[in-house]
This record gives sequence, structure tokens and C-alpha cells, in this order.
Amino acid sequence: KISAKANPEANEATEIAGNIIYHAKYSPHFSPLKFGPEQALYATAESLRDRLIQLWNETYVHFNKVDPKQTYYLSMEYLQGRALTNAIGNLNLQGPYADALRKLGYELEEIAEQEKDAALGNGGLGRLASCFLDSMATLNLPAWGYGLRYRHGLFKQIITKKGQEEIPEDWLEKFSPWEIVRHDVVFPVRFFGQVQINPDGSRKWVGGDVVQALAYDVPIPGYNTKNTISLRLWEAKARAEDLDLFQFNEGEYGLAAQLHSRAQQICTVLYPGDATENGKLLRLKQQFFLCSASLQDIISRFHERRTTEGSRKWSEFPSKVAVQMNDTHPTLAIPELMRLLMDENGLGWDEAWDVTSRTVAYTNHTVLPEALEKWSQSLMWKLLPRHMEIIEEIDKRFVQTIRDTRVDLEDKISSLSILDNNPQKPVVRMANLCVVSSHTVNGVAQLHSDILKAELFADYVSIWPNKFQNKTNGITPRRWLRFCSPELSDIITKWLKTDKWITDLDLLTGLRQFADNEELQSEWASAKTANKKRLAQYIERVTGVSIDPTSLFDIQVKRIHEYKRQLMNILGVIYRFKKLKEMKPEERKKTVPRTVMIGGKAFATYTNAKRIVKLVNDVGDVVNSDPEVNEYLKVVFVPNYNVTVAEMLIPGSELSQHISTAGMEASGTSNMKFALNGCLIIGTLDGANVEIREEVGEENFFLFGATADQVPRLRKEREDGLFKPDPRFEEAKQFVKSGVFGSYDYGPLLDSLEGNTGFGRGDYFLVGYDFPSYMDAQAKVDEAYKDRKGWLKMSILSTAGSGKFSSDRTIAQYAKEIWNIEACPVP
Ligand code: DL6
Repeated sequence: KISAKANPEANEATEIAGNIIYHAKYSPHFSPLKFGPEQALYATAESLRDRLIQLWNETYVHFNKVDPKQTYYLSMEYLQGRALTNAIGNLNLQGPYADALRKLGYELEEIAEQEKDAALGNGGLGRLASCFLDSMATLNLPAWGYGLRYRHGLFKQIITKKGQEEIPEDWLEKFSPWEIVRHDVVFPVRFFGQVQINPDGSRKWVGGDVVQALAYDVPIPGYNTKNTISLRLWEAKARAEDLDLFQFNEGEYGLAAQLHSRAQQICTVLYPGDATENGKLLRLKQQFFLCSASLQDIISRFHERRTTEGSRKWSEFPSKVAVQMNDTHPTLAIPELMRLLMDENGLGWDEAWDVTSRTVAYTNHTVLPEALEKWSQSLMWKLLPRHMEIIEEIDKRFVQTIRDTRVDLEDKISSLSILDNNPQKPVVRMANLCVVSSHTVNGVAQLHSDILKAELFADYVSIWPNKFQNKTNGITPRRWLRFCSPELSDIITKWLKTDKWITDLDLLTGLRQFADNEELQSEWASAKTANKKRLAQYIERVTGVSIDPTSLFDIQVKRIHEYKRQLMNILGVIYRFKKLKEMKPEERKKTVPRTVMIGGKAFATYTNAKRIVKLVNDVGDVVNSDPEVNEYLKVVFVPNYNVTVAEMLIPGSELSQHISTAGMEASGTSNMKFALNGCLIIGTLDGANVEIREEVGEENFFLFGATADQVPRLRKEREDGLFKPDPRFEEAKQFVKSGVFGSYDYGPLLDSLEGNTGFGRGDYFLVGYDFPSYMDAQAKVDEAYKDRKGWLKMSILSTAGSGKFSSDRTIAQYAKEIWNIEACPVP
């Protein structure tokens, strides 16, 4: 008792340990009397969940009482990663939880490592959504996320002799300790069926399949605040009465449970392959399921929060609700809200349109034509007949308005309209539906937003000049610095004499004045070295390759895509390898030893991306086992890249590559995470690189390559045979062709860099054009690394210049400039 009084943390640790034991005993997930690391993880998570539920309830009650305008973020993807360390960190319980677990015989890190990585997303777009949730909670904003509870998230990547192979991921194998199922939050969602016209002319969607959407809440704690918001994930279920007992008793089990199985399919996997009609149908069902369930829930909350007697006025809806569509995947929210307002609540078209278009906003995340969603009209008529009527009507009215008001746009109508009625392949253009219906459209980095305005949406800009905005992406400094690199964080706090930077990242600029300080540099270097050693151990554990922590750690991790140009990276490595081989031993000794790490998943059916993965692995096998060279160069393919792996790689990085063809990467967000962790960037003027370079200073950024406005001309020159390749580029390709890296046929991959192959036009991504300036920039990297102090200074300045890239800044801008919502802190 005496020690508890004197030391409240010790008291808290004892209480927490008791609570963990309680959960281990009485939450019956495992056989009794077992308390291995796995049981300890679940019991620890549940003890923490108790607190989160308490905070979540308080937040909900407070929001209900205040009835603020609330944002609902609709996203088909969230890359949450692990939650334990994040929750403990955000609740500031690091010390007590570590002590509590130590009392029980465990280290917190060991327990945290047991947790599966929740990967309900593909890449940057999903991780952005998760960073946004952290910032919404931290900024005390009344905001929630909505998504789908996929049974299997992004596939697990394994590397075999064939290259990448995919196996199903299993984050729910046992259960997730973080989700809370809300058995009372269930909404019906219809598919197929027909439109019934009532005697009064109103319409109703009837028939078809009806499945139930059941809510699972994942609590999202803010940092250093009571506010805890929700990521509400929907699961699809059939009702008991949908089981045909007669058929079942006849032994027709498949027929008896048809609706059950169709319902179950909806949330089985993230992004099912959509090469087949069935795959497309399932993907469209997923999108609609998210939109319909979320909107019904939003509307019911709108009514639940009414403060006066009687029903609420619908005209109030946009001043209480903001819906943000994360890319076009949740576009069906538009016709679904119209349908709910008109068919279920009796509003007329004009009123429903006014409410809808003042409620929804759209974020575009890509200009790549193949990623701009278009749904076949016939599929839409089949699955969502009432929504197609509504979309047709939106389109008709939009086109009429243009005809009435903008004769100059007459010849643009076919590209501006929502429906593309090309008889060969009639489709609905989802981005057009979003632009026409949303009050605001934004891009995700300045350059990207400029390109949207100047190219993709240029004609819309002439109609609605004020509709378009930029919101440069951001990342949460909690997960991406404070928790993943505690050593560096402590140094920053020490030198800034405050830890306020964790929620006010601009304070990092205060480090600039110390960038030359030898004491800071030496502390910085030891934190970086510790992170590099930790990373080296991890790499050895997962790949068997031993890497030298004193070598330059050069990392490129992201989805594998030709526009991201991992191929240019590996060709550069191949050239470096060849030159090292040709050098005399004493010459080699003068070079800067490098460890190149490349990681990322290729979409399962994206052949060229998979070839790139294979090439990186083959090059690694040869280089790493070459006794002459492997002291100076190692090449590692980091398997199964995910949020957890990123948390290990990024703090240990020194150089990272963001080398997409200019104009093609909308923003990038890992570039921000690397820069924040004092890693220097080699990159093109693309996406958020442009702004990062401005913030950290040109001298701290290794720039190369064509600019976005040069790209069309360069592609044309390439097509016209005017391109003269650099000898280094030819040499690297020739080296691969010579078979040094094994017998795999790299011909088709290399052909994509030549003449008239690849994307229809040879080397569409301009690897050949940018290669020489890339190699020159790499040579500058080597020179800079030789100057130890100079490099440390650049590294400190990189962190110091990263304040702008906090997702707190991004979300504060969305809140003020798009959503019009205000903080609502729980007292
Ligand atoms: O905005 C988040 C993220 C950007 O950082 C990436 O640059 C961008 O490629 C990604 N976009 C998508 C969308 N589409 N597809 N396909 O993932 O968004």
C-alpha cells in the first residue's frame, strides 16, 4: 500500500496485471491454465479494450448530446496494421503495461509481436484511411470510418523459386480482440430485384436477395485525449428464415443455403479478382453493401440525435452529416442516398438532390486510366435497377443543364456525361458521377490536384471552378515516428524540450538550429544505428541473408507496379554489380557498401509486376553469394510487405526510393514516413515528392528525371524512334539477357522497355529516358554518404522539414475546408 501511494504507476501496473489475469481466466477463448505469449496477447488486448469501450461510450454519449455535424469516411480499404502498441501508446499507458506484463513474465514487445496485422486494404489508399482515423480521433473530431469486415485481408506473399505466390491471409483465424459486434445494429441490403411503380407514381425497389449488414466496431483512440471514435466494419449475413429447411431435409444442402452462401461471399476477401463476370458482380456487391449499410446507419443516427420532438427536417441533413468518398469505390453512396430519401422517406427529386449534393464529397487518388472505375451498365441494371434509374436521371439533368447554359461545351458532352453509351460497351463512369454530384472534389498532393484540374477534370473546372481543392496527404506521427522509433523520438523530445511535436508536427522545424550540432548528430547516429541493427536481425530472420548494419540501407517498399519503376531500381543495382565485378579489389574498397532492400506485393494477375519480383530475387541470389562483391553490395527482397514490416524498415532506412514516372503517382505517403524518420529521398518530381523537397530543402533531396509536363513529348519521341538510350542502360539490360541471373525468361519484361511493346507503346514509363539521371543521382548519394557529418545533417533536416506531412494537418484542412465540422472533445 505504501509503495502504491508513493508510485501511482506501480499501482496502475498492479491493477492492469490483475485485469490481464482476469481476462486470461474468464474470457473463455483458450483452454484454462494456459498463459503462453498468445494467451497473454489476447488477455492484454482485452484489458485494454475495456478501457476503449468505456472511452468509446463516453464519446458516443457526448456526440449524441452535443449533436455536432459529423463526418463519415467511406472507404473500401483500411490498412490498420497491429493495434496493441498503438492503443497503449495513444492512451499513454506504455510504462504501466510494460510493468504489468513484466510482473507476469513477459516483455511488452514480445507480446505485441504475437498480433496479426489487419490488412483490409491494398496499399497507400487504405493506409491513408487508417492514418486519417487516428488524426480524427486525436483532433477530437466527430468523425467515423465505415468499411467492410473482410474475412481475408490482402493476401500473404511468399517467395518461392517461381517468384511471388499468394496464400490467403487469416487475420480472423482465432478472432480479433479489437472488434465489438453490435448485435442490435443490423440493416437489410437488397440486390437484384425490380422497380415497382406505385399508384401515386412513386417507385420502390422490391424483390431480389436481401442480406443483413451487421456492425462490428473497432475503437480508434485518439492520442492523449478521451475521444475514441469508431471504425464500423460491416459483415454480411443471411437470416435464419433464409435457410430452406424443406430443401435441406431433401438433402439439397447447397440449394437450401444459397442465400447464406451468397451473403457469406460478400465479405470473404478484399478485392476479389474481377476478370470474370462473377468477380465483377461480387466487387460491385461489396461496394453497394458498404454504401447502403453505412447510409442507413447514418440516417438512423441523424434521427436518433434529434433534440426536439417530432421528426427532423431533411434540409438539416447536410448541416449534420458529411460523407467523404475515399476514391470512387463508394460512389454508389450517391444514388443510394437519393433512393433512401425519395423512395423510403418521400422526398421529391429536387429536395433529395439538394440534400445529397450538399452531403457528399469525393477524393480522387489516381489519374491512371486503368484505375478509373467504369461499371458495365448491364451489370448495374441487373444488380441495382433502381440506382441505374437514378443515375440516368442525374445524367439527363446534368446534360440538360450544360446544353441550357454552356453551348460552348456541346462537343464535350459525350466525355462529361456520366453514362458512356458506346454501343460496344456501355458503362457508368464513376468518377464523373462523383464530380457531378459532390460539393467538393480533391486531389491528394498539389501536383496531382493541378493535373486533375488541368487534364482529367478540366471541363468540369470550367463549369464549377470552386468545386476543386487540394488536400496533400499526411501520415500519423504517432505510429510512424513516436511508436515505431522510440529512440529517435526521445532524442527529438530532448532537443526540442517538449513532446508537443507529437500532436504539433511543425515544431520539428526547431531541430534545424541543431542540425550541425555534434552532440545531436552523435545521438542521432546511435538511434539510427540501433534501428538498423534491429532491421538487420529481422532481415536475417525472414530471408536468411545477413546484412551489414554499417552499409548504406537503401529501401524501396510499395506495391509493385511498372509506374513505380522498381525495374529501374533493380537495373541500377545490376549495373552497380557489374561494375563492382569489373573493379580491382583495391578499387572496390573505395566504394560505399550498400544494402538494397525492395519489397511489395504484385497484384496476383499482374504478370510484369510478378516478373519484377522474380528478377529482384534472382539478382539477390547471385549478388549475395558472390564472394568478391557481397561485402559491397547486398540485394534483399523483403517478403510480405505490410504495415508491421514497414514499422521495422522505415526507422532503419537511410535512403529511400520514390522514383515513379512524373505525373503518375498521385501522392505517395511512404515518402513522408521515410523523410520523417530522417531518411533521404532519391526521387522524381512526382506526387508529394515535390512538396517534401520544398520542405526539407533541395539540397537534402536527390532529384532526377523528367518532369510531368515533359512526359507526353518524351513518350512521343520514344514512339517516333528519336530516343537514344544511355550506354549504361543498354549494358544493364544486356547483362540480364546474358543469363547471369538464371534461366528465367526475362525477355518479355525487358521488351516492355523497348520499341513498340509494353503498354502498346514501348517503355511507356520512361525507364530508359530517366535511367542516366537516376544513375547520376545515385552517384551523388554515394558521395554524400562518405561525408558522415554531412549526411547526418541532411538526415536531421529531413526530419525537421517533415512537419507539413502530419495527417493532423491534412485532417484539420478537410474538417475546415470540406466538411465544415468542429472539434467535440469529451469533457
Ligand atoms: O492517396 C493515397 C494513395 C496515394 O498516395 C498513391 O499515390 C495513389 O497511388 C493511391 N491511389 C490508389 C487508387 N487507386 N488505384 N488504383 O490506390 O492513393
